[in-house]
Amino acid sequence: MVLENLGSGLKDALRRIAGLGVVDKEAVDAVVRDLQRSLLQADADVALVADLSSRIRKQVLGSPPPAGMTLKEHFLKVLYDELVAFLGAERGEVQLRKQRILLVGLFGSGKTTLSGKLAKWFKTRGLSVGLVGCDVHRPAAQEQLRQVGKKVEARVVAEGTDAVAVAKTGLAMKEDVLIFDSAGRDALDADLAKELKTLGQEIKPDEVLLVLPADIGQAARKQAEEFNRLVGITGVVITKLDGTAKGGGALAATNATGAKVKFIGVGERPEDLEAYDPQRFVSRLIGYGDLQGLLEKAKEAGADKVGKRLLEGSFTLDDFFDQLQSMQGMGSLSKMVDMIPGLSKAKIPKGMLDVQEGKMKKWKFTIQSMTPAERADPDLIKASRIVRIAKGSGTSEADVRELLKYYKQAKQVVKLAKGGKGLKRGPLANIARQFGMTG
Ligand SMILES: Nc1nc2c(ncn2[C@@H]2O[C@H](COP(=O)(O)OP(=O)(O)O)[C@@H](O)[C@H]2O)c(=O)[nH]1
Ligand SMILES: [Mg+2]
Repeated sequence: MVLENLGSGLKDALRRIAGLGVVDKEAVDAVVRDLQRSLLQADADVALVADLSSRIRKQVLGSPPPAGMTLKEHFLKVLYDELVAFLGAERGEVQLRKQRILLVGLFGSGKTTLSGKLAKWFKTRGLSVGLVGCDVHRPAAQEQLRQVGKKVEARVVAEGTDAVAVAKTGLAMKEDVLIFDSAGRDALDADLAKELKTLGQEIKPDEVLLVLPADIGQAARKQAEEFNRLVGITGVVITKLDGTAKGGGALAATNATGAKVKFIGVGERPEDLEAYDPQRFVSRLIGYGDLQGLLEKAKEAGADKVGKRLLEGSFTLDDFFDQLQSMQGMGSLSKMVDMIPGLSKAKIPKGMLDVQEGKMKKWKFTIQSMTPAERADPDLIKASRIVRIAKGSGTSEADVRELLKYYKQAKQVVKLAKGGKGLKRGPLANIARQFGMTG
């Protein structure tokens, strides 16, 4: 997986927090040192890492945690937020509309490959795409683009030895999105700068995307600044994130220039492209399930109790509600499932995925109106009890029935996860963790 080393380093830091007896200065320093080591191994810039460290220290030690949060939870949250900011606070977006995109970058950074990836990206979103081969210096380059175009079934214009002339021919294409592949050099020298400027004037691109390979690590910063000064970039694409431990450095360095990373390339195939969303990226890096699980553990020792009881076979309404409540802050379950790679929604009972926040309040009252016996064994709750509970909680009978339905579905998921072999590893492992079933 992408950046595995960085991810496991960060997970270690998080685990350390969860295991802390007291959160004091020494403990915070130890975690921050773990974090620094992981980031520096990922080739992040020393000054940026130092800055990140002092911000985390200051927030965790400098002021008390917000009301309702333990110091540990606060620490975890600060760490998460700061990492997201470190790797790019905002999502880079491209519009889904008619446009011209110019790709720039040095030799071998992955521009031509990206042309195909972007073509596929836009095509699967309903836009037609034309590719224009403005790398005229090597005959093989235009042939490469033609092959790329064939693979993704996009029209290609790539004939001629004058880059501007090829661009002009390309501009006549009627396709929605025109992608202009340009020539690279070993370095951004005066010749390349001039050629890109001229091309830019001719094409008048809506987007100028700088393509940077992840393995350049923190040198990404300098390149992003140089290219930006010379040709004005609207975004960055970091390629080859699948193959290097330095990717964290490249992302952080790019972020430090203020340029937005819009896509990341994670392989050589046309489909190996992802829109870059720092929050999602960090969540995956440290494991969303893990983070949530740790937050839960940090909250109270009682969390373990639920897990144990589930494994013993009981899953009461109280357990159900506890678990729902713990997920609430993380957005809807549906959103969460989206973030867990490899977890298919198909395996989860329909309806379980969209518990509205408003419902949580209602359910809380509803559950409070039940007797302990009913909570422990919801099968007891038949028609007359439903009437009583609805009255007692100020909800409707339909509300009570709905709660019971959700509860039954959740119970199914628990069963499914327990019956499956992969409770610790399989696709349901993360859900199982959410339900406190595994450590
Ligand atoms: N592993 C991996 N390889 C990539 C990625 N993007 C491009 N490449 C490879 O990098 C090499 C150079 O890519 P190319 O598109 O020709 O670079 P260009 O000179 O900038 O046009 C090729 O062998 C590509 O297959 C990526 O995201 N991951
Ligand atoms: Mg090329």
